[in-house]
Amino acid sequence: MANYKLYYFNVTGLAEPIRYILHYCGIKFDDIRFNDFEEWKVKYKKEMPMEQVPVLEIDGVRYHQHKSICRYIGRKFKLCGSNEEESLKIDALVDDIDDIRIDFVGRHLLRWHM
Ligand SMILES: N[C@@H](CCC(=O)N[C@@H](CS)C(=O)NCC(=O)O)C(=O)O
Repeated sequence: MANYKLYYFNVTGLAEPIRYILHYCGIKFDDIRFNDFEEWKVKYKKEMPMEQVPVLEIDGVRYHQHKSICRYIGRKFKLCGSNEEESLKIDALVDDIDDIRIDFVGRHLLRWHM
């Protein structure tokens, strides 16, 4: 089995759907969580594609964009429907959830921090 490492901060955020899918598929992975934002900026940020996380490393190759990672694992482990129409519905659901997340962050989280 390939060697998987998931890099993210020590929060749920954009990495949580990846963690769920990896667990659901029974894939063992190193769940590498950054606790210190200053350390992230100085030590790790420059090493990540687009200088952001989540990043999934598979056998030493790093991949970014959380929805692309989810879809990749979904395709690989046959969670993406049994025909194009089912795949379309599943893809749309993923984007619905992301729309809700973006709306929630905009309406609530950002307001709490102002
Ligand atoms: N479009 C990317 C966005 C990734 C992103 O915004 N990552 C944030 C954390 S949620 C990040 O790495 N922030 C730290 C930084 O930019 O230095 C995805 O969906 O994975």
